[in-house]
Formats: sequence, C-alpha cells, structure tokens
Amino acid sequence: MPFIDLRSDTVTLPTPAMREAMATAEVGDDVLGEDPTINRLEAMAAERVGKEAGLFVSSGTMGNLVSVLTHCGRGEEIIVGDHGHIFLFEAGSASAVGGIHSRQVPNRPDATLDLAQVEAAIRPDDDHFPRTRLICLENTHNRCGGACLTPEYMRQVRALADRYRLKIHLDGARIFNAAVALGVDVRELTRDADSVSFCLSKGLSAPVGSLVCGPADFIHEARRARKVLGGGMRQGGVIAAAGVVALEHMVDRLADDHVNARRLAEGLADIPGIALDPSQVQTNIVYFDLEEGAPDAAEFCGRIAGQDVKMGPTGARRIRAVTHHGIETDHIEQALGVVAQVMA
Ligand code: TLP
Repeated sequence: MPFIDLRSDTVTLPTPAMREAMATAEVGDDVLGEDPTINRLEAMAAERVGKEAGLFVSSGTMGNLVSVLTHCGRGEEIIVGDHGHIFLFEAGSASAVGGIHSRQVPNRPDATLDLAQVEAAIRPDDDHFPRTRLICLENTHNRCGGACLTPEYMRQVRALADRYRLKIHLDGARIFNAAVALGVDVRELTRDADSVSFCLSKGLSAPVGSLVCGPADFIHEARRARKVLGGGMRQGGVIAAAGVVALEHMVDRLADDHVNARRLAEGLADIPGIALDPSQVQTNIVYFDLEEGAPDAAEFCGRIAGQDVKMGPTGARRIRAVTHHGIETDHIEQALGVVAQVMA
C-alpha cells in the first residue's frame, strides 16, 4: 500500500490466497442456482451466523436494502438509530426504492437505542400512522466508534419486538469484529435478529460482497428483492471464492486490528490538541476531535496525506481512523509520528 491508509477497512486488498481461490473458482449461473462457489459461501455464511439460509449480495448497502424491502411494504415504517448507517449513509434507499418510512431514535454512545424510546416510537394501530414493522440495529456501530452491542442487549430488544410482533434486522457489516472483541460466538449476537447482513469487504479483506442471512422463507423472498434491484449474479463464484477464504482465514486476525486501534488511540490521546478517550475504543474504529487552535479536519487530513497517512474527516473538527489487514504495529507508530508533527 503506497499510503498508510486509515480511512476505512473497506480499502483492504484481497490476499494472495483469495486471488488464487478466485482464479481457480468453480462457477456456474447463480441466477439458476448453479454457481457451486456461491452456494458454498451462502451455506457457510448461514451456518456461521446460525441462520437457515444466506444470500450473496454486492455490498453492505444492498444487504440492508434487500433485508428492509423483504421485511416491509410500501408505507410501512422502520425504527432505526439516528446515527445508523441505514439512516445516514444509504442514500435514503428504503424510502427511494421501497416507499418505506423511517423513524429515528437517538443512538446512545454505546450504540444502543434506549428501549423506552424504541417502545414510544412504535406506532399504535391507527390509520393516521404508518405501520411499524422493523427495528434496525447495527453491530459494531460505525458512527458510535465501533462500539459493540452485547448478547444481553439483543435479548432485551427481542423481548420488546416480540411484544409488538416486530422483526429485527441487524446491520452486522462488522459483526465479526464484535464477536472477536466480546469473545463470544457470533451466533450469540445474531440469534435474536430475524435477519443479519454482514460484509466480506471490510476487515475480512475480500474485494466485493456481503451476505444476508435469515430463515429459508425470508431468504427466498430476499432473492426476489435482490433481483428487483438488478443484483442477480451469474458466474459470481469468481468473487464469492474470496469470501470463502475470508470466512475461513480472516476472522480471528481481527483481534490484531483491535490491538492496533487501541494503540493508535492511546498515542493520539497523548498528542496536544487531540481529544479522545482511548478506553472507548472497543474494536477497529477510532474517532477523535481536533481542539480549537488546532488545524480543522480538512486541513489536518490534507497535511497528513502529504506525508502518506490518510484518515477521514467526519465533521468540521472530527476525524475517523480505522485499522485493518495490511496495517501493522509499525504503521501505527509511523502514523502517530506524522500526526504529532502536524499538530506541533
Ligand atoms: N461504511 C463505510 C462508509 O459508507 C461510511 C465505511 O467506510 O465505514 N453498514 C455499516 C455499519 C457500514 O459501516 C457500511 C460501510 C455499510 C453498512 C455499507 O457497506 P458497503 O460499503 O459495502 O455498501
């Protein structure tokens, strides 16, 4: 990598083992259900997250949209965190494509939604209102600094959802980061969700793709929603092959990214003009603020990029840095050196 690129874990490159698997992948027409590599990946993914079936989709955004479209009809409503990726960063797709309304509940800093507020947001049966169908959660939570939702919290949301006959969709783009950080089997985190989507192309380093997993009848319908979006794949096994390698070999090493993120946060916290609490860093995402008197986010990012370190501005004085495969301890030390110089 020419830069120390901490803008996102989406910048990860396929590993040599992935490229080898892609070159030799057995493929077929997946729209006809005949791509053995996609079939294998979907079965592996479903087994891994403890669901009956899986569906390979092109991106995390498509995984969330397919899930929401499958759970909800036009004029129905989802409850989603106000910092949720589905609400903030998916181009309003549920509304644009599905006519689905969203109701936001504030995310707390630990990524949870207050259950009393969720309950208050559920619509009574009254023809003035859209019908509430779905609660969307996110684990790990991107905007909440990579915070993890716990199995206990998921159980509580399940109990509430059951009382009102609502479904739960989990945007688990980084669900394996959460499982590794909490030291639990990923199924502990997915059990109480009706559907879960997770990404292969973030910390797991595959070039393309996400999975939606859930009950077999849900996935049957989700396949149709994917088709509506033009997402049916033909010989997609060429890319699914990298996903198989990702699930087999790239999950446990996420722990290294978490160690690097913590080290980065500790180093940043020692630099005058930077505000953050390293104890809040649970996984691979670090947010920090540039204090008054320091360069603003745009200037800061421009100046560190001039020294081959990239981070992403997420506000006028707020920066995000994400650790991932390809970023080693030495890179963290180098990045800290560049930041210290720019802040001096
Ligand atoms: N997030 C990207 C950007 O869109 C912000 C990033 O760099 O982190 N859910 C979550 C929680 C995500 O963080 C992302 C990507 C997605 C869904 C969407 O995944 P893709 O990019 O594959 O559509």
